[in-house]
Amino acid sequence: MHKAGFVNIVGNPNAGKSTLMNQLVGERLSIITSKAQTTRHRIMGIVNGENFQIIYSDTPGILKPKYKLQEGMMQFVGSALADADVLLFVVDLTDDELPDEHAFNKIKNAQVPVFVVLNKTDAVKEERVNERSEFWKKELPSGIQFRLSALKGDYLDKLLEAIINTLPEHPAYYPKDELTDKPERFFVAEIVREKILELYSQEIPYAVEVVVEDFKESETIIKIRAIIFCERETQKGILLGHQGKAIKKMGTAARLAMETFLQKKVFLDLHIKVDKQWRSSERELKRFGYLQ
Ligand SMILES: Nc1nc2c(ncn2[C@@H]2O[C@H](COP(=O)(O)OP(=O)(O)OP(=O)(O)O)[C@@H](O)[C@H]2O)c(=O)[nH]1
Ligand SMILES: [Mg+2]
Repeated sequence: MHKAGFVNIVGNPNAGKSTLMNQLVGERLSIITSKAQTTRHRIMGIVNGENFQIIYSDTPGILKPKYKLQEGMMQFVGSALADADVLLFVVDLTDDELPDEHAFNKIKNAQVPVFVVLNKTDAVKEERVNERSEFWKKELPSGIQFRLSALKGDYLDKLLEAIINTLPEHPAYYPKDELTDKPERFFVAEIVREKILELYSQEIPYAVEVVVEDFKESETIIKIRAIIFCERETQKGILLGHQGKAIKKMGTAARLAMETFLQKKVFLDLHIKVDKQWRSSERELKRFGYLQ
């Protein structure tokens, strides 16, 4: 007998969805930062066994869209809510925020098993875990709860066991040597965005999109040319920094992370372009892959 299915990870921004997926897949596929709205796409991570295939999907944090980019992000969440065999609903034990009502109703009414992952046990006292556990039992009576720390990788084994037990009988959906649905270029662009999220404050990371225009691999080195799009000239100035120091620092951090990810030497060529209001432009969002 072979089991296979889609295990889709949803929850509020910053709950630890990407941290959990990376732990379950054992690879650093999704970028992780302390800022909310780090993940903007649906990213698949595939775990293969002889008799099973788990297709995890990491998704953007649930929010009420304020501009078109966020509408696109929420469409990725919608697709993950629609095609799941198992839903992993990740909640942050350090936070009391309920998800946006519309999405939360879909989770409550899901026709598939919902695993409520009480995440960040390392950051709170046991009393607090018990109290939140009661709270979520009331909110989601049919949810099956798991307490864990995605960051420390503690208590993941019980969750994994339950996932495999719950998977439907089905042949593999993807070739057994496949790790993800996204190309290397995607992950490289995400690494640049991760460093921008880490090194710049406030609105800059949210106004930025990264596109890899060129990815040329030779025997010894990979040459990558990436464009950073921002919305205004002033943002371009901040990204560059005094005498280009800020972008140089960011570029070095991104290159080092790429070399670890790709296991090869990288030459990284970064350019900044202003693309006015790209976050609200349907045409630009289609071009960047957020809207169909
Ligand atoms: N203490 C603690 N922190 C955690 C845990 N899991 C995740 N974090 C931290 O929470 C922050 C957000 O983690 P992410 O994995 O990026 O969260 P996310 O849900 O993917 O966030 P978005 O993509 O923005 O929706 C990061 O600073 C993580 O290090 C955990 O188990 N314990
Ligand atoms: Mg994320």
